[in-house]
Amino acid sequence: MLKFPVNFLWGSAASAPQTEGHSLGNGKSATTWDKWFELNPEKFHANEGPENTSNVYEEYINDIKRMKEIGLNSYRTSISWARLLPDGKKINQEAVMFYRDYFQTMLDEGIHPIVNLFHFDMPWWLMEKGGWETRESVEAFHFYAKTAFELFGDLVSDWVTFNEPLVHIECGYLYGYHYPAIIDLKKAIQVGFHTLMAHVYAVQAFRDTQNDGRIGIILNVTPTYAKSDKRQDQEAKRKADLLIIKSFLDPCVLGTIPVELSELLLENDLTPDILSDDKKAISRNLVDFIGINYYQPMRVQAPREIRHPAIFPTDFYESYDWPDKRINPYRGWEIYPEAMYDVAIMMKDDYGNIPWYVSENGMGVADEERFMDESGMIIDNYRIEFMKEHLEYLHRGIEEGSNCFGYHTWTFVDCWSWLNGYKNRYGFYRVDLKNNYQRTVKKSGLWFKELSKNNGF
Ligand code: BGP
Repeated sequence: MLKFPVNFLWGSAASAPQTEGHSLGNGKSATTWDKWFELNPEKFHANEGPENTSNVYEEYINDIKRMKEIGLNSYRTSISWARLLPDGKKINQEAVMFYRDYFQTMLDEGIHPIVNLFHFDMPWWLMEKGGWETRESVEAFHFYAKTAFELFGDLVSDWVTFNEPLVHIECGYLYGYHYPAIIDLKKAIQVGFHTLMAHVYAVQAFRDTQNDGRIGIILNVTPTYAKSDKRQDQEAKRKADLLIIKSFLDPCVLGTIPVELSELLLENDLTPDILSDDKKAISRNLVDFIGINYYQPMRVQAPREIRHPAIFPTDFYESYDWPDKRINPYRGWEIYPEAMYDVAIMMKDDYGNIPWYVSENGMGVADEERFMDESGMIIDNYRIEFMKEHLEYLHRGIEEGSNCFGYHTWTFVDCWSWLNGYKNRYGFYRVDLKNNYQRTVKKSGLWFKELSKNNGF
């Protein structure tokens, strides 16, 4: 039996925009997702927009009972910035009541809340001014963070500033999956820098307003593996690591932007606008913990063509199709649980063995109803195997001293996912869209209950 550390967090993660519903009511203002759906519904899988999602706004009390039923002892969700502060300044009291009761109910049921401030949901009023492209976003986020700490700090002790900041940078400014869906590497870097500063000043606000509790950031640390030992492939791996791992991990944990990254940006005319106090602020506002979302690794090789100055990340590194890879046939992503161990050791050796947890890991499955038995239960043995394999490698890293304090799956109840709508299902509970979002536990939920009860498997 693989046993995990005492008080290990067994839980799931989700976000406000993907679960709450009521996205244009109850005092909430629009986010980029609401607006984008209004403008271009055809971009969204099956024309499913963010307005309903799984209706947690009304269902949270029952959902928290369901969490308990399958052994979750912790849960991460986010606050919707546009719900709490619809115009960025005035507090929406209905939102305060909702979130206070949501977090209090979790505590009453023995479920430790981890609360995130930003999960890709930029308020529209701020996007109209340029969103993270403008420095104003840093101040606006500081005010939002401070307000949230003051309003909910008595209930929430573990806070997160951002979920996967690289995603809104890359998907919004390079790959077209998030609004404003433009391609502009220079803007992407500036957006990244403002996001980093928004994080840093939010940490400062936390230290100013709250004495106990912890604050962290959740990163999609995608481990990279080079195609070969050749100098060019290794160089590509180094650049990929700088841009997609160290760009946030180093400043957040070590307090510095890697010199090599600053040089790379300078050489390519990509240096962002930095204010004089920014570097000092970075060095002073370190996180207490890190969350790592891990789904699949990245296989990198040297770029086949290099433009200088670079105008796209493929000028630094390219991904390639690793011939030996195992694929999740229901979502297309590579399955490589070994990376869990590599991440655990990296956190131990390169980041001072800072406390960290797996903040998302999971297996997306399209058309999951094909695995339903006569009783209506989804028999998702593939998901149980997926979790077991990842936990085995995680356990090995913990045994070697990595300071990991929990494992959260994505996700608890099947949820809406950006342009993919409800296509890929990840939940421990199936959501029936045709039947008023009714929840039915899957086999993996029952397995997770045993896992959590035994603190291992
Ligand atoms: C992570 C995000 C989540 C969620 C998950 C699954 O990167 O933090 O918000 O969407 O990925 O991704 P998908 O739904 O695209 O399969």
